[in-house]
Amino acid sequence: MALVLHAGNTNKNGFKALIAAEYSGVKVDLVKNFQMGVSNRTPEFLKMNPIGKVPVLETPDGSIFESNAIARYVTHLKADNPLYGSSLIEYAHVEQWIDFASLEIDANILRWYIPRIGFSVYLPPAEEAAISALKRALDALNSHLASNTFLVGHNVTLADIILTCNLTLGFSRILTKSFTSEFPHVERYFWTMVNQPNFRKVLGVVKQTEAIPPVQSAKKPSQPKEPAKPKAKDEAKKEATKEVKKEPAKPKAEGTGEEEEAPKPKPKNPLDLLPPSKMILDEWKRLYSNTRTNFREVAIKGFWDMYDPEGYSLWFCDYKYNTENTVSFVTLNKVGGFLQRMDLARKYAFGKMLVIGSEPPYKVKGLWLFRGKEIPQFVIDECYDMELYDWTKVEITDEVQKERVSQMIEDYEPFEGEALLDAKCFK
Ligand SMILES: N[C@@H](CCC(=O)N[C@@H](CS)C(=O)NCC(=O)O)C(=O)O
Repeated sequence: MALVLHAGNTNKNGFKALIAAEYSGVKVDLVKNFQMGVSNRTPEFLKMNPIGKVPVLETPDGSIFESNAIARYVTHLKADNPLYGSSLIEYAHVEQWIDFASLEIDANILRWYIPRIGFSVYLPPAEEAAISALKRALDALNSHLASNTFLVGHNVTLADIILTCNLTLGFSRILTKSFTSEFPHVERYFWTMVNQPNFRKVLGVVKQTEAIPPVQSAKKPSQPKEPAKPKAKDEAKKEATKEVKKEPAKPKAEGTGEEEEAPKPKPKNPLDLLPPSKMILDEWKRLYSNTRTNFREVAIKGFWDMYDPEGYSLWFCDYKYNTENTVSFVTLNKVGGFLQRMDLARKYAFGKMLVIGSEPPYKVKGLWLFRGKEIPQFVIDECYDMELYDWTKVEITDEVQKERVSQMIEDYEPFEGEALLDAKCFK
């Protein structure tokens, strides 16, 4: 018998095992047509989990409930799974952060969120206490992530999976940008994690909520039950409170309601409506990629011959927090994450990102070519990293700036008197 996960297909607690399974090469099937309040009330289900909650994993050797236990089981199915780190101390740290993610992060998000949407009594002092405990936890997490890309070691572990699933509920339901911006390293970590391919396969596209949900009137205490009637609608709504709305990667469902909307036709990107340009971005990218020798004479000269200031613009970017770039691989991962998140702009952009210096703190500076005369609004809206940089439009009539562009494209060294630790290209 294969492993069968009983949960709705938007349950963040179910996602933990599904993501762990992707990393571990384990096959887990999500049960079909799960109906909250119905499927988890049957005698067969209650035999698997007497409290009647999801997720539950059915295995050939018996069932397991509690989402962290399920995710641990799936992880252990792969011998020496790197999701548990590579030493006893790393294993202990993975467990430490799993507890932290559950008890300090998830519990406080739920203490804030659940009363607001009317599923428990709303008491302002209790809300205040939940927010302050959550801030304390996020502050600690933020400090840890200032010099660590992942929670433990140099790779994704089960702790990252569990924490990210918990944060996904928070970010998509109650943690607005103005709240999370106090914790920039947590933000960077979160968007890096949810964009890892194995997370994306399960979570789809995650969007940060724009508003804290208004306080709903508290749910009435439950009346004595009429045993024969399944409470499908009520219970389904209840599960939705603990679930993350999953947006399929393609096409994007933009609705914020609980119900999935019929996919709308994708609106055209405004950049596609600009007057045609003589510069063909793909031609430039090909020239860049194919030039092996005489880069200055061939690629750089070709770039300036092609460049169309009417249809495109060039931008310098400067990382605002260079003093924090004290660890080389963390700095490189930050830049790598940025380029991954720019994927949405591939049709409209080309970029070079330089990590500068032979010792810490490293400077991160970049050059971007965007379709249109401004930085595209959808890039500013969708790519969280944009605000971590100062952006300056290149004045191409200024020969000094023009030369700086050429040097950035060709990875010229020394760049502004310093060695390059790395140069990454977005094309
Ligand atoms: N600690 C549990 C939480 C389980 C839980 O609260 N499940 C919710 C959905 S996320 C549920 O089944 N609610 C239905 C109910 O309370 O009857 C876990 O991590 O698995």
